[in-house]
This record gives sequence, structure tokens and C-alpha cells, in this order.
Amino acid sequence: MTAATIPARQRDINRAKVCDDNFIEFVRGWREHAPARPRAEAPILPGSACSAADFVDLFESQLISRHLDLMARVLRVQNKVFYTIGSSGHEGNAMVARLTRDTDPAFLHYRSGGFMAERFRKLPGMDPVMDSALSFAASAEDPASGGRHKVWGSKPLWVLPQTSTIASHLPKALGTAIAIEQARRIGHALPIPDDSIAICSFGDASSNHATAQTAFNTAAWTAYQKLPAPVLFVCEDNGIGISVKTPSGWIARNFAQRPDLDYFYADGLDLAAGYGQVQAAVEHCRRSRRPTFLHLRTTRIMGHAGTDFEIEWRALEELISVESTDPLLRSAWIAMASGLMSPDEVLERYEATRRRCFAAAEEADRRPKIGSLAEVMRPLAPYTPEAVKAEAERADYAARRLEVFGGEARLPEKQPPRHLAIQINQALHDLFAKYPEALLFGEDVAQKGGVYTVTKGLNKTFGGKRVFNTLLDETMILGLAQGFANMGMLPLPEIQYLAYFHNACDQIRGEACSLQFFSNDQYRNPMVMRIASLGYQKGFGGHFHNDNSITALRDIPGLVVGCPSRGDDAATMLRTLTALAKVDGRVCAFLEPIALYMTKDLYEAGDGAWQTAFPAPGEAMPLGEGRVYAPEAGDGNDLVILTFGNGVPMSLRAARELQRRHGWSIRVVDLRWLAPLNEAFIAGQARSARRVLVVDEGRRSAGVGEGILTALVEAGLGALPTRRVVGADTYTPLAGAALLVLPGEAEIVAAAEQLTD
Ligand SMILES: Cc1ncc(C[n+]2csc(CCOP(=O)(O)OP(=O)(O)O)c2C)c(N)n1
Ligand SMILES: [Mg+2]
Repeated sequence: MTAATIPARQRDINRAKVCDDNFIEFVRGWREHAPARPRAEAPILPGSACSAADFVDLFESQLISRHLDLMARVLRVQNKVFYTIGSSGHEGNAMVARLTRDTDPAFLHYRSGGFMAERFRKLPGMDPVMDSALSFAASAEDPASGGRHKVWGSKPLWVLPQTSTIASHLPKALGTAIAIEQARRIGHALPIPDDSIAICSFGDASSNHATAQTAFNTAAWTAYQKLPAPVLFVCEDNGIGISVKTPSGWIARNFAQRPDLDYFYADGLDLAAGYGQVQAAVEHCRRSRRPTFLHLRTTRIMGHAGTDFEIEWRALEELISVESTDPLLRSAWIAMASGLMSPDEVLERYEATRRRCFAAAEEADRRPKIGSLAEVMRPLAPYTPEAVKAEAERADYAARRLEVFGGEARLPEKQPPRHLAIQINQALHDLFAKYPEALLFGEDVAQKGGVYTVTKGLNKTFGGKRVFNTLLDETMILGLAQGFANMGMLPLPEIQYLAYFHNACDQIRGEACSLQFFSNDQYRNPMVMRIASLGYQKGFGGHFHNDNSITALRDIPGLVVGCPSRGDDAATMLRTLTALAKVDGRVCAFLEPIALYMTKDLYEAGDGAWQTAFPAPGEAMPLGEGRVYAPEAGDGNDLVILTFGNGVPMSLRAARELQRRHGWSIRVVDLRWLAPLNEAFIAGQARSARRVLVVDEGRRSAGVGEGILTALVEAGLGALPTRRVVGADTYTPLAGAALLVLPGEAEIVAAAEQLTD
């Protein structure tokens, strides 16, 4: 075919219309004599694993998916629909849904209309068309996200909504598969059957992403050790990613021969051929519990999205050739060639589905939208203070505690005051006694007990099934955490250094923290992420072991960030954080200041003043509550120092010096909670002060200090003499030069002295 011979209809810029017309024209033109109608249980075509009954359902799911796409294209321009990334060409993924269960957790590619329509059949009384229409229309009644985003998601159908970030869902899908198996090993009751598998679909271009590659690698790493990881990776290969073609044959070349990632191919363009192939992959995954890679052949018609006018950048001949592989044409052919349906019957179903989709969309358009900021944010960060307090203070595990600590006399609260690292270690033992579903994992955390021995003994006491080393990849550590959380466990992932959190930040920023938002709080992935953090390690490490940037954590919606400066606070904060995770499903970060891990003294060598007693169970710290260090004399109003972390002992020493020099009465305030910042508390502390100093060891730009100053100004305290002592906007150098970039005591004293009241 050359451009000159291409009929006018085929040159239409509106490819959705072309594909629509192609279907109708193809079916209308059908002239063959129909054979006898196959029985429901008979193969749809000779030798096919797909029965006529299977085919009828699958074909309908394909039609629903297609007409949702066509509807979206039409109604987008009328502002009734707000999303046009479609599933056209991928409708064969309905086979994956049919051959798996509605209790197999699914993490889906955005082209999953066919899958969803088919999975909806698994539960009675559900309507894929209306539910999808509400989602397309961003209606507040959208059962998946409450109108916050167009996502494929469903609570009853175990479809966890995904973000638009490609490949970001693979680590948590694998994590969920591993969690399914881990549950049995720790005696945790799963919310789904024990032989469930996790399903994860994605595109061919996405398979190259680092986040995808770490999931494939970790799956293979797991299987290589003969550990089960029943994940079904479904690579929907349409040969292209937006406008970039995947080299022909690349997916098979890259995945067919990977040891410990079992490769299956299926023709997703042909239900009769593909069904048995998909079945083989699903059965293999479920039976062998091994990571399985299903290479599903698809095509992409109607462009990447409604805004993608392929005709402008792609040869028309090529477009037409791609459109000729439309799987719906193939399904129509199968329906008619098998004698299952006459052309009229096919067209009737086609048009009836169109009417159903448009009617649903028009109805969805009349349903309410989200109308207030409060409603937008409602599921983001639920907080029920009373229930959290009760859970944090719950101490009904005394017998187990005694067992864990080895008797009454060895209980941590019966020991003399100790430093931060020991008290975190004791608090973790304590939490593990309290929560049998708690898991701790990360790099070097098991036998070694972490780089700073903070987790020492946990592996021995609670065993390798609950406290274990992962492979070296932070993205995967956080993906595992989400997986365990999805299966109802309480993950405490450890990130070895703050710099390496930044390496994998998207798993928290884009994924974990967004789940409650995008699922209207139907799904939660609670966790407490411990991160060895911040600077001032004496003579050690340089930047990456002393990273002081909290900025990347502070603005993650919904994330709770706590930072203790001493052992007793660490213990009570950890109780509150785990309670926040358990009760409200919150994602929490616990920044452990490395330089304070072993600090015992405050004012003089040997004074032991930075050691604290272990708080007995029953004590917890409310979210947002700071600690106020009372002055040695007076009301503390000559100067108030607002700080956290390493800044606390430094400020206490500086305060003593300032008092000695000037006789000032000074209050040092440890904020302890860095996100959300307790603005009312900050203002309350500053209101009566004559001077305010903010000591922030983080960086000048976008750090906690900026938040504190903003809180002061917005509380009307902008006229107070205020200064900030803060880290420089630089990487941290090695050795003694590190102290040049970080706030020091002399600087705190000097800054305070410059404040005039
Ligand atoms: C991390 C990330 N980078 C870039 C994008 C923008 N983007 C969205 S879809 C896409 C192409 C994906 O192609 P493929 O994985 O083959 O899926 P297909 O759309 O072809 O089904 C790109 C680059 C994104 N969503 N996420
Ligand atoms: Mg693709």
C-alpha cells in the first residue's frame, strides 16, 4: 500500500474513529458461511484452551475496555472525562484476569481496562462500566480513589491503585509476593489464601527502568536461594513507549534466558491462541512459587493517549499496519469463524457496549465531584490521637517481654540510664515482643546488628524470619516494606544512611505515602522506616555518612518524621510511630542521629548526662510534642532556642555558656517531630521570649529551620529578634572540615549574642 492508494477514511487524523470504523467495516464485510455454533465448554477453535464460554466473557471484557476508551476520547473534549490513556490493543490482558483469582493482589499497568472488566466478573453485583466511568469523570463517588485520580483500583477485587510513575510498582508487587510466603513462616494470618500470587503488569519500555530491573534482579536473587517469590510479571509488549520503539525482539532477548526468572510467552492479540499460554504461566507461578515473567504480545492503537496524534510523527502506512493487528478484529474474526456469533450479533454486542459506556459516562458526569480541600486531603494522613495513644501505651504483652528480655531483673527499665543506641535497641526488642507481625530488614541488620550495632541481638532473639538482611538495594528494601504492609505485617525497614534514602526516595514519596490518597484510604501500607542520619560523626565518613538533608522528607505528603536526640525519647517515639502505623496506616520515618548513638556525656567528659532511663511500657509520646529543657533559673524567656537532633545537646551547652556570660535565662526546645511541624507549639514557646534562635543542623535551603521561621512569622511573631544557625548549602567534606559546614556551639553562642531585644 502506498500513500496514494490509501483510502480517505484511513487518512483521518482521528485514529480512534478509524479503529472504530475498521471494526464495524470488518464485521459487516464478513461473508463466510458460519459453522455450527460451538457448545459452551467446547474449544472456541480447534485445539484452543479457551472454551466458547470463556471466549464470550473475554470478548465482552474486551469490548467494555475498548468502548471506555472510545467514550473517553469523545467526552474528553466535552470536559466530562479527564483521562484518555487507553487500553486499546492491550485488551487481551483480560485473559490474565480470567486465569487468576480476585484474591491475587494485582498491581496494574495503565492499559488494564480488559483485565479490570474481566476481574469484575469474579464478584457478583459489580459493574465495571459504571465504576470506570466514575473514575474517568473524577467523581467523588469513584469507588477506587474517590475522584482523586483515574486509577485502576478496587478494594474488593484486590487491585491496589498505581501511580503514573512507570515501573515504580514492581518492587512492591514482588514485596507482596514475598510477604505472602513470609506470613506462613512467621505464623501471620494472611488476608488472602496462602497460595495467592502477586500480579504485576507493565509495558515493554518500562521493563528497562532501574526500578523494574531491581525487582527482576531481586526476584531472581530470591529464587536462586530457593526462597519462594510467587510474582507474575506481565510485560505487555506493544513494541513502543510513547514514541520510542523497543528494538524488535528485545523483550524476549532480555528475559527469555534469565536464570531464576521463568519466561513464558503468550499472544495477547489472540484469545484462542493466548489463553493456554497465559494459563501455563499462571499455573507455573502458582504451583512453583517462582518468579514468572509472562511476555504478553500486545499492540498499541489510538496512540499513547488522546493527546498523542501519531499521524503527525509516524508513517501512515505503519499506523495502518499496526491498526490491522487490533485484537478486537481478531476476536470478532474468532467469534464469527467459530460460528459462535453472526456478524449481526457481534455488531449488536459492540453497539450495546458503546451505549452502555456512554450512558454510564453521562450518568457519572452528573455525580458529585470533590468540592473541598478538606475532602481532597481526607484520606492522605488520617490521625486518630486517642486510638494512637491507647495503642502506643498498650502494655498487655508483659509475659512475652519477660521472655524476650530474660526475666524481671533484665527488663530495660530496671537498668541504669543508657545512651541512644542502646535504648533504640531495647525499644526495638520491646516492639518485637509487642508485635509478632513486626519485621526488621535492611543491609547488615541481622547478625552484625547494623553498622552501628543498633539492631544487635534482634536476629538472635527473634530469628531470621523476622530480622533479616536484604540485598543491597534501597528501592527494593522499601518495596519489600510496602509488600509486607500490604499483607498486614508491620515492617520496620532500615536505611543504612540518609544519603541512601535519597537514592530510593520515590518508593516513599511517589508510592508508599500516596497509597491512602489514591485509594481513598481503602488500602494502607503502614511502616516505620529507620534511617541512620545526620552529621557530626567525629572524623568519619564525609558527605554520604553525614548527610544532613531532611528537605526531601519534609514535603512528602502524609509522611511522619521523628528525630530523637536521646534514648528515652527514642523509645517513646518509636512506640508512637508504630501505633500510628498500626492504627492509622501511616508511613513514618525515624531519623536516628548517628553522632548521638554513643554519646553519653553532655557538659563534661564522664558526666553521663546524655544517658537516660528506659521508659517502661505504658509511656508514649504524643505526635508533635516537643521537650522543653527548663532553665537553671528564671522563666527561660531571655532566649528560646528551637532545635532538634544534634542541635539539642549543642544548644544546651551553648545555653550554659550564654547564661554564664550574660546571666540569661534560656529555654532549649527539642522539637522532636519534624513533619508535621507542630506550629502551634513552636509559636507557644516563642511568644513569651525576648529572643529566638533556631538551631538547624540541616541545610540552609528548604530545611526544618525555614519551617520554624515560617511558623513564627505566621503566628505574628515576625518582629521578635530571631536568627537561624544552620548548615551550609553544601556537601559535607571529610574529617575536621565537616565542622566548617555544620552549626557549632561557638556559632550558636555568637548568633545569640547578636540578637538584640
Ligand atoms: C519514571 C517515569 N518516567 C517517564 C514517564 C513518562 N511515560 C509515561 S508512559 C511512558 C512510556 C511507557 O512505555 P511502555 O512501558 O512500553 O508502556 P506502554 O505505554 O507502551 O503501554 C513514559 C515514558 C513515567 N510515567 N514514569
Ligand atoms: Mg510499550
